[in-house]
Amino acid sequence: MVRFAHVSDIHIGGVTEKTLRRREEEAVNFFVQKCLQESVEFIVISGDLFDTNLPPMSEAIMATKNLRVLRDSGIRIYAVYGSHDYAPTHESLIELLAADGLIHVINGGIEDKSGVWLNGVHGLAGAKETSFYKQAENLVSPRRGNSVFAFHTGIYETNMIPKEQSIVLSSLPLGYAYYAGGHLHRKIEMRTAEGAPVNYPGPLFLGYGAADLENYLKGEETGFYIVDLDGDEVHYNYVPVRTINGEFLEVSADNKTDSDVSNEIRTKLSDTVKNLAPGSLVLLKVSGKLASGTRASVAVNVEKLRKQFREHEIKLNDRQLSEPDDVEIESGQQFEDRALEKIADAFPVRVDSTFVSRLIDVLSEERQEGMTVIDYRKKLLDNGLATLRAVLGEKLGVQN
Ligand SMILES: [Mn+2]
Repeated sequence: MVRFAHVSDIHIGGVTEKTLRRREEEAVNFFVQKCLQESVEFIVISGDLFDTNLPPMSEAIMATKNLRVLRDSGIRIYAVYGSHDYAPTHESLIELLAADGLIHVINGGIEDKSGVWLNGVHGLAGAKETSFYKQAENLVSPRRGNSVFAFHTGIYETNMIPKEQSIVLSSLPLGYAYYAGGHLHRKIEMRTAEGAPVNYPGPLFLGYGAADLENYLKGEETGFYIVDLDGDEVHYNYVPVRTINGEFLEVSADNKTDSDVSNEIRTKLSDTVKNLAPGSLVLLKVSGKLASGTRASVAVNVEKLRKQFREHEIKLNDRQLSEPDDVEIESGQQFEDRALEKIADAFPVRVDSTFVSRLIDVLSEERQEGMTVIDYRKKLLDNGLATLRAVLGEKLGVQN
């Protein structure tokens, strides 16, 4: 029998508040301790270990310390890149960790000391299904019953993701005993036609952003799997991880004045914190269109309440709150998403908005001190073409 841990979407560095970073570290520490207790042979990280390719130094240190504890105990760590911790033309911290031997990046089949065969496909932004098929060709497992396939891609049948950004379940290569999924921020358990488990553990901690936090506080599960491979038998246990106590509060501003909204927030908040332990988190979502008054006055009021209830962490999400004179009730994020989709649609081949945003990112890199304009232009061009080529492959008829 071989025991391993399957974890995904840790998004280290995805939170900025000090208190949340402490909770994040607690979640990572808990994972490490559990892996040691359960004597896992190895760990599979199905992408998005970090929230960005180059996370803040403090977060990089926290992650490295924990990875080193695992390595020093003889636990091997395998990973595929996720959509967050990888950049086609920029450095990624994972490369450093791989160079140091803390992480083995799965690039083609690899046999673990335990005899388990591992293979996988990295999560790449843009035209996901195309890059998946390109990478997954000929990845059928040679070791039925003793093998793991790691991937960072949404599966269409989960109904969580549009078809063009996902793969269908049947496109996973056959013959593996366990399919370690990442990318979908929800615990999901499926089976291949051969009956092998296809599991998504969801985030270890929070995922990232207000929507994930909202789901978390509404009770969405977060955690990881401990998996036993025993010949053709596979057993797995989900280990829930919760380091944050809190509540989600929602206040609608529709047809209300800013002072009405502020009063409602105060009442609801006072009622809520009564039942919460100190140090709990309250995510307050205020959305809709005010009949009169300003967003700023609502925010100022929340700031006052923050002082009043300073034993708790109060997070305000007012991105969908608008004022009477606002012509658009669209949030900045919605506007950006819509603009990116429009640009994606204008491409002569099918790409998605994540690809467009990556291309913009690559092309907006600033010129470094000491770099000539000519070198800078060449770098942008090279990076831009590399990004295009990653998605379009042979279809791109541009010569260097
Ligand atoms: Mn993720």
